[in-house]
Amino acid sequence: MNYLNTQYCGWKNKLSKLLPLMFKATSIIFCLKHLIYLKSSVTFNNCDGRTRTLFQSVDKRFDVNTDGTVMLQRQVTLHDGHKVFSVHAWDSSGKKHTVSVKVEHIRHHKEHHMDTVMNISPEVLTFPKSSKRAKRGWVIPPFHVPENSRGPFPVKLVQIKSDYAKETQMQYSITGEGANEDPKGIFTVERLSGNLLVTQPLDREKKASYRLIAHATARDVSNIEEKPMEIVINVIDQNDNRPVFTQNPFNGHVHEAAGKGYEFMTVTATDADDPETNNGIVSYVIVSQEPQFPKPNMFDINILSGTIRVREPGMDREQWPRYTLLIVAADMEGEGLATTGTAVITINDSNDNPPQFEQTLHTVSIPENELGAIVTKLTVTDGDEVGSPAWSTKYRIISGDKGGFFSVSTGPSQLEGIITTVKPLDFEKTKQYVLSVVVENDDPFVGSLPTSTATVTVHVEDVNEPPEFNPKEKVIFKPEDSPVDTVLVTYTATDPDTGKSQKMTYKMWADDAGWLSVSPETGVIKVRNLMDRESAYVKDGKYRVIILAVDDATSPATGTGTLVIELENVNDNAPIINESNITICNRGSAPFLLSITDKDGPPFGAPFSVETQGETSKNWSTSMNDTSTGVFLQLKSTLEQGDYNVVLRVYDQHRLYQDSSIQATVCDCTGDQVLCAKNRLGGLPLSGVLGILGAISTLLRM
Ligand SMILES: *[C@@H]1O[C@H](CO)[C@@H](O)[C@H](O)[C@H]1NC(C)=O
Ligand SMILES: CC(=O)N[C@H]1CO[C@H](CO)[C@@H](O)[C@@H]1O
Repeated sequence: MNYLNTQYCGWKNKLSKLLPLMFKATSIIFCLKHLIYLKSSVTFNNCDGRTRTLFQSVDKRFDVNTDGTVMLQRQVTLHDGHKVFSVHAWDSSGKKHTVSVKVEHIRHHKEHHMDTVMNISPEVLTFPKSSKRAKRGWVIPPFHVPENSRGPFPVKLVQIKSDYAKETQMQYSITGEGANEDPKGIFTVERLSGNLLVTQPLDREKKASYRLIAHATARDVSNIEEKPMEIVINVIDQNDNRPVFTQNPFNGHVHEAAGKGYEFMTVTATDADDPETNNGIVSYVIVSQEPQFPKPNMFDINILSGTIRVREPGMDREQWPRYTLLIVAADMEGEGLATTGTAVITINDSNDNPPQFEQTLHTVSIPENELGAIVTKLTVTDGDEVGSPAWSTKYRIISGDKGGFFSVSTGPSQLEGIITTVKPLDFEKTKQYVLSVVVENDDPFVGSLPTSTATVTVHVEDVNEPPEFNPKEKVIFKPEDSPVDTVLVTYTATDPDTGKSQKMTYKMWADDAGWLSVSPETGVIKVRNLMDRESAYVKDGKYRVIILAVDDATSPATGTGTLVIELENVNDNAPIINESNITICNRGSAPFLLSITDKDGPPFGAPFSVETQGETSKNWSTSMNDTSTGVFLQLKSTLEQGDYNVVLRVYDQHRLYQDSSIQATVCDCTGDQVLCAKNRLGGLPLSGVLGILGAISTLLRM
């Protein structure tokens, strides 16, 4: 309902002229056949806030309240399509004013609807008298003219009149949009009578309001003219525009698990009519749903906003992935002009299908001892959208795996759980496992769904396990000179196949020096040949052999053990002098330093000591150098040139000794410049022959 409320200032002064204009025009509206149920309002305000004015309707079927509301007292039949009646008002000074009210039908061409417009308008519009106050300009309340009027045209709206007309003939004109400006010629004024006419039907959707300026001048007298007066003409809306959907179809998405009341999309239709009236207010309604499952009314639409929401839970993407709704948008609270549109609703997947094991009972056998062995593969099915986290799976062993021997992982198909061993199983300890495995999706379930469980019975198969030496490597300490047949150690293995009684046989495997033997039955290890710490087979004083233990199963299993013998050193090597030939001058030469070797390590080597043997001491003297690891040899007196045999006995610190012979060639020279002249006599001197004989005798003694 239109309700206009215009402030008007200064009415007390110019009441006689302006009071009629204070009845604000208003329309509306609602009519069935020829009966009007009319409620409209007329307001009458003044600047000091007083609104009480006395009104009286001439037609008693209408009543006007003190606030200016026009009420219909009973049904009125408009025989001629319209009805005019007068309303009187009295102002505070007791003066009476009259306005005429016209009630009329407007019938649309296309519609069955009949609008009834009550148009309250003055019949005469008088130019305000000039005064000082008037310079501010009078505000004339707007006229209201319905759009789409059928005429016949031109239709008179009002008569414009100047008070000067009592004295002289005035002539009238109008300017502004709709008069002399575009759109031109919609309004005209009869030049002499001042009747303001509308020449054609108006269209609110093209132009909702016109602002005209009225002019009045004396026709014959030059200096009489009114100040221009503004007249505003508002076009009253008729419902002549159909709502239009802003798109078609509308596409929406909603999760299948969405609950009642969940809003997920909005459809919108626009209407070109006045949005302040029902003509331009659109209502929405769903008229059909395809498919009609699981219920025919799965969705609601907000009648005013067009927002669509879930009305019934129970959507199931797996069965009904899409809905199509036909939606009607209509103005006049759903009773007016209508248009049809479509909303397509795609149902998104929710995790409402739990994965299910295809087979819930499995029995498998796997051999013991295998790490990473595949125990079994559990396949599942899932009804949710392939590839989504509501579909892909993960697994858990929830019981039966005390000790953590198994793990379960998701296979490449995403729909299988693969159980593997992460620790070797041991038949002798546990012969059977019963595992419970559950499957879940990567996304949590929507609501509470049952979880599928598979039971996997794992039988552990016995395998013939090799005997195990304990420890795997055994270290013993023995003297290197342990006699042949000495028992060094008993090194045995045990068989993990405790369930069976198996006979074990020991074998020597890698005994590179051939020093040892092992008893096949008992594992007792003895010396077969004398060991030697100084042998090339000994590294860092350690000799390693590998022993085998073989069981007597049909396909025998072999275990290996390593025996490490740390050989204790014994003093089995005497020190010897390395040099066997030396040459020195027979006069003034420095002592000759001889080096010594003792194959025994400490404590069976240095410091050494030395003694000259037999005749040697007559002509040669010896002494140890500072570290007692070298021997200084020196002539006692000048010898003839010739070869001499020098025999020295060297002792280690445990007094183990050996004699060493050195052939010393003595030259007839001085100091360190060793220079041997040619034999003057040719042939060996006697001492040389004796020296050689001495050397031979030394060799024979060894
Ligand atoms: C003693 O003689 C030996 C053998 O020639 C040598 O290795 C060592 O360095 C000598 N000691 C000293 C202190 O010269
Ligand atoms: C054993 C030996 O060589 N003796 C000799 C020591 O020196 C004298 C004097 O030159 C010789 O006559 C010896 O034969």
